[in-house]
Amino acid sequence: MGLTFLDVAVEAARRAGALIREKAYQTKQVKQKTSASDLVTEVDQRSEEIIRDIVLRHFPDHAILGEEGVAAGDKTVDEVWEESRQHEYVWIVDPIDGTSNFVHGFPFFCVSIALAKNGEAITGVVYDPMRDELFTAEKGKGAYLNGQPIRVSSEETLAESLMATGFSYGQRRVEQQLRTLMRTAPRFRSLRNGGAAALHLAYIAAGRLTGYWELGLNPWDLAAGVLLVKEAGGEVTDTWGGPFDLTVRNMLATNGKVHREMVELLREAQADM
Ligand code: 2AM
Ligand code: CA
Ligand code: CA
Ligand code: CA
Repeated sequence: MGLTFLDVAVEAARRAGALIREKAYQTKQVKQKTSASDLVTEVDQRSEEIIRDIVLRHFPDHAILGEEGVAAGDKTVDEVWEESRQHEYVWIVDPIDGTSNFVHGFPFFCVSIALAKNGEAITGVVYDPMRDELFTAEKGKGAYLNGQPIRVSSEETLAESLMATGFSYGQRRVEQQLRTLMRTAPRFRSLRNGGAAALHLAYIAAGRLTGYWELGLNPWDLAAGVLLVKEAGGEVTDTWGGPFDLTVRNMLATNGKVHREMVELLREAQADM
Protein backbone atom coordinates (compact mmCIF):
# COMPACT_ATOMS: atom_id res chain seq x y z
CA MET A 1 0.00 0.00 0.00
CA GLY A 2 1.37 3.40 -0.97
CA LEU A 3 1.37 6.31 1.41
CA THR A 4 -1.41 8.89 1.10
CA PHE A 5 -0.72 12.52 0.16
CA LEU A 6 -1.31 13.44 3.80
CA ASP A 7 1.14 10.78 5.05
CA VAL A 8 3.86 12.19 2.81
CA ALA A 9 3.10 15.80 3.75
CA VAL A 10 3.25 14.88 7.44
CA GLU A 11 6.51 12.98 7.07
CA ALA A 12 8.09 15.91 5.22
CA ALA A 13 6.84 18.46 7.77
CA ARG A 14 8.09 16.42 10.73
CA ARG A 15 11.53 15.78 9.17
CA ALA A 16 12.00 19.45 8.29
CA GLY A 17 10.60 20.45 11.69
CA ALA A 18 13.15 18.30 13.50
CA LEU A 19 15.98 20.22 11.83
CA ILE A 20 14.35 23.58 12.61
CA ARG A 21 13.85 22.61 16.28
CA GLU A 22 17.48 21.52 16.58
CA LYS A 23 18.72 24.87 15.21
CA ALA A 24 16.12 27.13 16.84
CA TYR A 25 18.28 28.67 19.56
CA GLN A 26 21.64 28.41 17.82
CA THR A 27 23.40 31.22 15.99
CA LYS A 28 22.42 31.22 12.33
CA GLN A 29 24.04 32.32 9.11
CA VAL A 30 21.57 34.97 7.93
CA LYS A 31 21.42 36.40 4.42
CA GLN A 32 19.29 39.35 3.30
CA LYS A 33 17.24 38.76 0.15
CA THR A 34 15.67 42.11 -0.85
CA SER A 35 15.98 44.04 2.45
CA ALA A 36 16.89 43.78 6.14
CA SER A 37 13.41 42.37 6.85
CA ASP A 38 13.54 39.81 4.01
CA LEU A 39 15.81 37.08 5.38
CA VAL A 40 16.87 33.56 4.56
CA THR A 41 19.03 31.15 6.55
CA GLU A 42 20.74 27.92 5.65
CA VAL A 43 18.01 26.19 7.63
CA ASP A 44 15.25 27.60 5.37
CA GLN A 45 17.11 26.20 2.37
CA ARG A 46 17.84 22.82 3.93
CA SER A 47 14.27 22.52 5.18
CA GLU A 48 12.98 23.09 1.65
CA GLU A 49 15.42 20.49 0.27
CA ILE A 50 14.27 17.91 2.83
CA ILE A 51 10.63 18.49 1.88
CA ARG A 52 11.36 18.49 -1.85
CA ASP A 53 13.34 15.22 -1.61
CA ILE A 54 10.61 13.40 0.33
CA VAL A 55 7.80 14.62 -1.95
CA LEU A 56 9.61 13.84 -5.21
CA ARG A 57 10.72 10.41 -3.97
CA HIS A 58 7.04 9.46 -3.60
CA PHE A 59 5.56 11.54 -6.45
CA PRO A 60 8.24 12.17 -9.09
CA ASP A 61 5.81 13.73 -11.58
CA HIS A 62 4.42 16.37 -9.20
CA ALA A 63 5.57 20.02 -9.32
CA ILE A 64 6.93 21.97 -6.34
CA LEU A 65 6.40 25.67 -5.66
CA GLY A 66 8.66 26.53 -2.72
CA GLU A 67 9.55 29.98 -1.41
CA GLU A 68 13.30 29.49 -1.48
CA GLY A 69 13.22 27.67 -4.82
CA VAL A 70 11.42 30.65 -6.35
CA ALA A 71 13.84 33.05 -4.62
CA ALA A 72 16.83 31.19 -6.10
CA GLY A 73 15.48 31.39 -9.67
CA ASP A 74 14.97 34.36 -11.97
CA LYS A 75 11.19 34.09 -12.36
CA THR A 76 8.41 35.75 -10.37
CA VAL A 77 6.12 33.69 -8.18
CA ASP A 78 3.28 34.28 -10.67
CA GLU A 79 5.38 32.95 -13.56
CA VAL A 80 6.41 29.87 -11.58
CA TRP A 81 2.80 29.31 -10.51
CA GLU A 82 1.57 29.50 -14.12
CA GLU A 83 4.23 27.00 -15.21
CA SER A 84 3.58 24.60 -12.35
CA ARG A 85 -0.12 24.59 -13.20
CA GLN A 86 0.66 22.48 -16.24
CA HIS A 87 0.97 19.71 -13.63
CA GLU A 88 -2.17 18.23 -12.12
CA TYR A 89 -0.54 18.24 -8.66
CA VAL A 90 1.54 21.10 -7.22
CA TRP A 91 3.09 21.06 -3.74
CA ILE A 92 3.21 24.54 -2.22
CA VAL A 93 5.94 24.78 0.40
CA ASP A 94 7.00 27.34 2.98
CA PRO A 95 10.03 25.67 4.60
CA ILE A 96 10.02 28.11 7.54
CA ASP A 97 7.10 30.50 7.91
CA GLY A 98 8.26 33.13 10.40
CA THR A 99 11.92 33.31 9.46
CA SER A 100 12.46 36.60 11.31
CA ASN A 101 11.17 34.95 14.48
CA PHE A 102 13.41 31.96 13.83
CA VAL A 103 16.44 34.20 13.36
CA HIS A 104 15.76 35.99 16.66
CA GLY A 105 14.87 32.86 18.63
CA PHE A 106 11.27 34.04 19.15
CA PRO A 107 9.53 30.66 19.14
CA PHE A 108 6.62 31.28 16.77
CA PHE A 109 7.32 29.72 13.38
CA CYS A 110 6.24 26.64 11.44
CA VAL A 111 6.56 24.52 8.33
CA SER A 112 3.69 24.87 5.84
CA ILE A 113 3.02 22.28 3.13
CA ALA A 114 -0.03 22.10 0.86
CA LEU A 115 -0.89 19.96 -2.12
CA ALA A 116 -2.99 21.65 -4.81
CA LYS A 117 -4.87 19.63 -7.43
CA ASN A 118 -5.81 21.64 -10.51
CA GLY A 119 -5.14 24.88 -8.62
CA GLU A 120 -7.06 24.10 -5.43
CA ALA A 121 -5.57 22.92 -2.11
CA ILE A 122 -6.71 19.40 -1.19
CA THR A 123 -4.19 18.60 1.57
CA GLY A 124 -2.64 20.98 4.10
CA VAL A 125 -0.16 20.55 6.93
CA VAL A 126 1.15 23.22 9.31
CA TYR A 127 3.70 21.98 11.83
CA ASP A 128 4.98 23.94 14.85
CA PRO A 129 8.16 22.10 15.82
CA MET A 130 8.66 23.95 19.13
CA ARG A 131 5.30 22.83 20.56
CA ASP A 132 5.13 19.62 18.51
CA GLU A 133 1.73 20.73 17.19
CA LEU A 134 0.71 19.19 13.88
CA PHE A 135 -2.29 20.80 12.17
CA THR A 136 -3.69 18.77 9.25
CA ALA A 137 -6.59 19.03 6.83
CA GLU A 138 -7.88 17.24 3.79
CA LYS A 139 -10.60 18.69 1.61
CA GLY A 140 -14.01 17.52 2.82
CA LYS A 141 -12.57 15.63 5.81
CA GLY A 142 -12.21 18.28 8.51
CA ALA A 143 -9.23 19.77 10.34
CA TYR A 144 -7.18 18.18 13.11
CA LEU A 145 -4.56 19.07 15.72
CA ASN A 146 -2.37 16.09 16.62
CA GLY A 147 -5.17 13.83 15.39
CA GLN A 148 -8.02 15.48 17.34
CA PRO A 149 -10.75 17.36 15.41
CA ILE A 150 -10.63 21.17 15.73
CA ARG A 151 -13.20 23.92 15.11
CA VAL A 152 -13.08 27.69 14.74
CA SER A 153 -14.08 29.85 17.73
CA SER A 154 -17.60 31.06 18.49
CA GLU A 155 -17.23 34.85 18.91
CA GLU A 156 -20.10 36.67 17.17
CA THR A 157 -18.73 40.23 17.16
CA LEU A 158 -15.39 41.99 16.69
CA ALA A 159 -15.79 43.47 20.17
CA GLU A 160 -15.16 40.02 21.66
CA SER A 161 -12.57 38.94 19.06
CA LEU A 162 -8.87 38.22 19.33
CA MET A 163 -7.60 39.24 15.88
CA ALA A 164 -4.19 39.00 14.22
CA THR A 165 -2.49 40.76 11.37
CA GLY A 166 0.97 41.13 9.87
CA PHE A 167 2.91 44.17 8.82
CA SER A 168 3.79 43.92 5.19
CA TYR A 169 7.06 45.37 4.12
CA GLY A 170 7.90 48.53 2.23
CA GLN A 171 6.71 52.09 2.84
CA ARG A 172 3.54 51.92 0.73
CA ARG A 173 2.27 48.71 2.29
CA VAL A 174 2.97 49.92 5.82
CA GLU A 175 0.98 53.09 5.10
CA GLN A 176 -1.92 51.02 3.74
CA GLN A 177 -1.74 48.78 6.76
CA LEU A 178 -1.76 51.74 9.19
CA ARG A 179 -4.92 53.01 7.54
CA THR A 180 -6.64 49.65 7.93
CA LEU A 181 -5.46 49.50 11.55
CA MET A 182 -6.88 52.95 12.36
CA ARG A 183 -10.28 51.77 11.13
CA THR A 184 -10.31 48.26 12.60
CA ALA A 185 -8.12 47.90 15.69
CA PRO A 186 -10.29 50.00 18.07
CA ARG A 187 -13.15 47.56 17.38
CA PHE A 188 -11.32 44.40 18.54
CA ARG A 189 -10.89 42.97 22.00
CA SER A 190 -7.20 42.74 21.16
CA LEU A 191 -4.80 42.49 18.22
CA ARG A 192 -1.70 40.31 17.71
CA ASN A 193 1.07 40.18 15.17
CA GLY A 194 2.72 36.81 15.67
CA GLY A 195 4.88 37.07 12.54
CA ALA A 196 3.95 33.75 10.92
CA ALA A 197 1.01 33.77 8.50
CA ALA A 198 0.49 30.01 8.33
CA LEU A 199 0.53 29.62 12.10
CA HIS A 200 -2.02 32.43 12.49
CA LEU A 201 -4.31 30.52 10.12
CA ALA A 202 -3.79 27.25 12.02
CA TYR A 203 -4.68 29.10 15.24
CA ILE A 204 -7.96 30.31 13.69
CA ALA A 205 -8.75 26.70 12.76
CA ALA A 206 -8.06 25.66 16.36
CA GLY A 207 -10.25 28.45 17.80
CA ARG A 208 -7.29 30.29 19.38
CA LEU A 209 -7.67 33.37 17.17
CA THR A 210 -10.94 34.79 15.80
CA GLY A 211 -9.47 36.09 12.55
CA TYR A 212 -6.44 37.31 10.66
CA TRP A 213 -5.78 39.50 7.65
CA GLU A 214 -2.64 40.57 5.84
CA LEU A 215 -1.72 42.35 2.61
CA GLY A 216 0.92 41.11 0.17
CA LEU A 217 1.06 37.41 1.01
CA ASN A 218 2.30 34.62 -1.29
CA PRO A 219 0.73 31.22 -2.01
CA TRP A 220 3.19 29.39 0.29
CA ASP A 221 2.08 31.55 3.24
CA LEU A 222 -1.58 30.70 2.66
CA ALA A 223 -2.26 27.45 0.89
CA ALA A 224 -2.17 25.00 3.81
CA GLY A 225 -3.60 27.37 6.44
CA VAL A 226 -6.56 28.39 4.32
CA LEU A 227 -7.61 24.76 3.90
CA LEU A 228 -7.31 24.32 7.68
CA VAL A 229 -9.58 27.31 8.32
CA LYS A 230 -12.20 26.18 5.80
CA GLU A 231 -12.22 22.60 7.06
CA ALA A 232 -12.56 23.86 10.65
CA GLY A 233 -15.72 25.77 9.69
CA GLY A 234 -14.24 29.23 9.06
CA GLU A 235 -14.40 31.62 6.12
CA VAL A 236 -11.67 32.92 3.81
CA THR A 237 -11.94 35.73 1.21
CA ASP A 238 -9.79 38.51 -0.13
CA THR A 239 -9.81 41.73 1.93
CA TRP A 240 -12.74 43.07 -0.15
CA GLY A 241 -14.86 40.01 0.61
CA GLY A 242 -14.28 38.51 -2.86
CA PRO A 243 -13.73 34.78 -3.41
CA PHE A 244 -10.44 33.22 -2.36
CA ASP A 245 -8.12 31.36 -4.68
CA LEU A 246 -4.39 30.73 -4.55
CA THR A 247 -3.62 33.91 -6.50
CA VAL A 248 -5.12 36.12 -3.74
CA ARG A 249 -2.45 38.28 -2.06
CA ASN A 250 -4.57 40.34 0.38
CA MET A 251 -6.40 37.85 2.54
CA LEU A 252 -8.96 37.79 5.34
CA ALA A 253 -9.73 34.62 7.30
CA THR A 254 -12.13 34.42 10.25
CA ASN A 255 -14.36 32.08 12.24
CA GLY A 256 -17.11 33.08 9.75
CA LYS A 257 -19.28 34.83 12.34
CA VAL A 258 -17.35 38.13 12.33
CA HIS A 259 -16.51 37.99 8.62
CA ARG A 260 -19.14 40.47 7.34
CA GLU A 261 -18.39 42.99 10.07
CA MET A 262 -14.67 42.80 9.28
CA VAL A 263 -15.15 43.03 5.49
CA GLU A 264 -17.18 46.22 5.90
CA LEU A 265 -14.44 47.88 7.94
CA LEU A 266 -11.72 46.75 5.55
CA ARG A 267 -13.70 48.02 2.56
CA GLU A 268 -14.05 51.45 4.15
CA ALA A 269 -10.34 51.52 5.00
CA GLN A 270 -9.28 50.38 1.53
CA ALA A 271 -11.72 52.54 -0.42
CA ASP A 272 -9.24 55.40 -0.86
CA MET A 273 -6.10 53.30 -1.37
P1 2AM B 1 8.32 34.20 5.94
O1 2AM B 1 8.81 34.19 7.32
O2 2AM B 1 8.15 32.85 5.33
O3 2AM B 1 9.09 35.12 5.02
C1 2AM B 1 4.52 37.89 8.51
O4 2AM B 1 3.90 39.09 8.36
C2 2AM B 1 4.45 37.05 7.25
O5 2AM B 1 5.01 37.73 6.12
C3 2AM B 1 5.22 35.79 7.44
O6 2AM B 1 4.40 34.72 7.10
C4 2AM B 1 6.45 35.95 6.56
O7 2AM B 1 6.82 34.73 5.94
C5 2AM B 1 6.05 36.93 5.52
N1 2AM B 1 7.15 37.82 5.14
C6 2AM B 1 8.24 38.11 5.86
N2 2AM B 1 9.05 38.97 5.23
C7 2AM B 1 8.45 39.26 4.07
C8 2AM B 1 8.78 40.11 2.96
N3 2AM B 1 9.87 40.86 2.94
N4 2AM B 1 7.91 40.16 1.95
C9 2AM B 1 6.78 39.41 1.96
N5 2AM B 1 6.42 38.60 2.97
C10 2AM B 1 7.24 38.52 4.01
CA1 CA C 1 10.73 34.73 3.57
CA1 CA D 1 5.91 32.71 4.78
CA1 CA E 1 9.48 31.22 4.57
